[in-house]
Amino acid sequence: MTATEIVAVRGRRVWDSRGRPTVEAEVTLSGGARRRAIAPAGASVGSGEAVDLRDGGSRFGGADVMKAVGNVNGAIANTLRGRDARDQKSIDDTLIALDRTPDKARLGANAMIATSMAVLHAAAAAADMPLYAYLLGDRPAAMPIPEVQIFGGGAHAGRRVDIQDFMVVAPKARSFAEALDWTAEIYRAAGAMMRETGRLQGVADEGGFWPAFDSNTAALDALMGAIERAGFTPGDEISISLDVAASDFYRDGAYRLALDGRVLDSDAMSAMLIDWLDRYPIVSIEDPLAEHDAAGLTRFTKAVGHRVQIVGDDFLVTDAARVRRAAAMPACNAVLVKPNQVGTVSEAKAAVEAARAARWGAIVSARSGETEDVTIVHLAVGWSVLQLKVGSFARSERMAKWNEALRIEEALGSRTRFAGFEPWRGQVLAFRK
Ligand code: 2PG
Ligand code: MG
Repeated sequence: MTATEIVAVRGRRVWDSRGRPTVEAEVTLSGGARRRAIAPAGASVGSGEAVDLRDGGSRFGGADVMKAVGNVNGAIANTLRGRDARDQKSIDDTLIALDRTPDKARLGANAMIATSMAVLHAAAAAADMPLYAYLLGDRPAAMPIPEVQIFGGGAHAGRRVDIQDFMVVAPKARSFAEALDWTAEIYRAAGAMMRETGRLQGVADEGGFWPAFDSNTAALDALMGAIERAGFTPGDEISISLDVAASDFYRDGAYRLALDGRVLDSDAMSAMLIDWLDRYPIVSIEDPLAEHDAAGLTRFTKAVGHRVQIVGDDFLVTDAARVRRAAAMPACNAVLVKPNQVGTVSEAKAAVEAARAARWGAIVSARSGETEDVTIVHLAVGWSVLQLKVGSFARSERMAKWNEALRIEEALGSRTRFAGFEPWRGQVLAFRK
């Protein structure tokens, strides 16, 4: 018996950052290594995502996960016992075969991703290596650029603003740590501004301020103000990244911006966003149009894909085949990678590889429902994905991930470099006023 043979897989119900039940899996290997991982959960969920198995009924609003936990303790544990934890791809293929559904509805994507990540952690532990190093092998390390939310909206903040994430990136920082230092100043400045103007309502699901703005561009203006108040020049040290999450306000073929009181068709929505690109130093824009508006996404990509990163989240759902199809359209030029959107670590990695083959950017991302689990940080460094999005600069389910990245950067020392602007190398990103 090798030290990496799976001897036990245990599932349990734990709780996420929204106080909702979620699945934890714990994998024990023959050599004694034991590691666990927790499934996150989304709120703005793409229709093509692998689905979480929830119990329904009245308990916890139908969100309980005891069936998914039962699947980990039953079918999954029985099938994986005796398997070598180092064979991640074959283990993930086994989970997919056991599930037998296109959307992972039988075992539950929550049961599958927790197990898949826990197997990976256990294999790294058996090799006595941190997970990022286990994944990296001999390849050189690079620290990703953090994309940090300052204002939250959309489905994460009672739809107070239509746009979901107003984020900053620090392409000129010299290290991950310095990028966070700068972000901390901006987050503080934004909070002070919100308090002074009496607009602070609280924080959104990912820790960003939840403001009472009068329009979507008022939020952009406030973000510019916060960057300046913190002592930075927007478009120089600090740039803006948006997650429009447009699927959430697209109905009957139209974009309904409740805050602005406007109903826009696809072309008008694109035109509005392109106007924002001209007026604000936006370097990345996620889900600018809805997942079911592929023609609009294609037109938008053809118009501005040479000067801005266009990220597919709901549209691509971490699916390698969708990335390949979108690259041919072309729609988008970067993929958001959320492992639970697809259900296994190996499938998420395939999406990264598809993006790389298309010369696209990639961003490893957390969900709006998170926990203390920091696996995604290791995946970003271990897979050399140069951008990391985990929400805002508050609340411990977010800070746990930023802090883990700081530890990894410190451990790598001079053996790493900071990605900075590299995610966008090859794309012309000159911001023109
Ligand atoms: C997104 C994510 C994270 P959710 O849309 O990118 O911000 O949200 O997890 O709710 O899908
Ligand atoms: Mg998104």
